[in-house]
Amino acid sequence: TIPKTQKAAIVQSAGEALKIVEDHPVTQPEQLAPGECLVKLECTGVCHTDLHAAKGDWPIPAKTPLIGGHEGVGIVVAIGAHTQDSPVQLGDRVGIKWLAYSCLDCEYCRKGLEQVCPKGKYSGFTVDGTFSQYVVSWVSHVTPIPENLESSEAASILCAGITVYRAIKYSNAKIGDWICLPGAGGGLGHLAVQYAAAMGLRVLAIDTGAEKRDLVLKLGAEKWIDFRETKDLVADIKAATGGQGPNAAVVTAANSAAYEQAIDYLRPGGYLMMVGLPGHGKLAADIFFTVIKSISILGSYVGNRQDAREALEIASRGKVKCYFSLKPLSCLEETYKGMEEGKVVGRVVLDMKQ
Ligand code: 8ID
Ligand code: ZN
Repeated sequence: TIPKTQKAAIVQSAGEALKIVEDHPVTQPEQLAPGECLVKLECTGVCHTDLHAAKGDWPIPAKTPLIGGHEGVGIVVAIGAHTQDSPVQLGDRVGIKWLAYSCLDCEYCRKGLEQVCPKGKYSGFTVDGTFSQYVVSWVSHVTPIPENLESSEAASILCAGITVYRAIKYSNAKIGDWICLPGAGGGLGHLAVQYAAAMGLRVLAIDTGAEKRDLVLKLGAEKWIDFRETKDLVADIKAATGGQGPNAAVVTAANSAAYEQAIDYLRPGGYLMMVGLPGHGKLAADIFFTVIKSISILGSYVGNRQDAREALEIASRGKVKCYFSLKPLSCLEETYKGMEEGKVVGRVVLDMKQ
């Protein structure tokens, strides 16, 4: 039976404190439109994007009041009446990712760039997300979870994993190449270290603090630079990569400082993948050296349904493992605070059954 009310974490307006309520209404099965489904959540990851959304950091504002969250795993407990050819069935375990819906019929969707569909809906941003016990999503976009992956292990693959998997895939880095990962100790970064290592890339991890250093070295990074301790980041990066600089950089840091020197340290022909999303950041790339070094600068935005399947498949084979601590929903506020201060190592995953 589906209850009438549920626990949820709600932000009334951008920048306001989170409120955990016990009596948020649950959308009932008869209220679902065709194509929609109701998912009973088991757990959800907390992404730095949720914090940006709650604070109103970005040029595009989130809906308000907002229930954030877009790394959810749960069970399909209802499917809207008159839904045709649903790829998921009642009882299936599925993932809710950032892209909750796209039309699948516009030029972008047809080309696999579902993320930029003009009709796109985003979990925890333009529609309510996974920081509640039940969430409405779309049968066409929920992602089946491989059987041998625990829900808590799968959760953060649904945003952090998909995003870095795709960014690395398009970074043009080939087996044996150096890849530089500023933000390596965070949620996206620590998964990037592992996807990169699984591809045979040589990983130079950049972040700060002994705990993050130990984690990324354990996960397969070959070299480490602490961005707070280095006196000359560009020189240190070049020295760590045999004098030449890395072939690619995937920046997952949540501030623009991490982008600043990428053009200087990349080797000629290198790729800069822009992933981290500081509010209102500008990239100050030197035009002369970008041209002379033939640098490619690319933005990479989450991933499509196929990226989701592939990123999960790699995790289910044990090549990539999310490092997380499991906490109740009541710890969301303190998780945001920890993220803000750069103290979250890997991910925090919320147990939604508590
Ligand atoms: O589709 C996308 N492009 C996408 C998807 C998901 C998330 C983009 N994001 C964005 C988020 O909105 C956020 O801006 O990626 C950024 C990172 O998300 P996250 O991994 O969830 O954040 P985190 O766990 O806080 O990790 C960030 C790490 O960056 C380090 C921090 O120490 C932390 O470990 N860092 C910072 I802040 N400045 C740094 C610097 N200058 C740095 N590391 C190296 N150099
Ligand atoms: Zn995210």
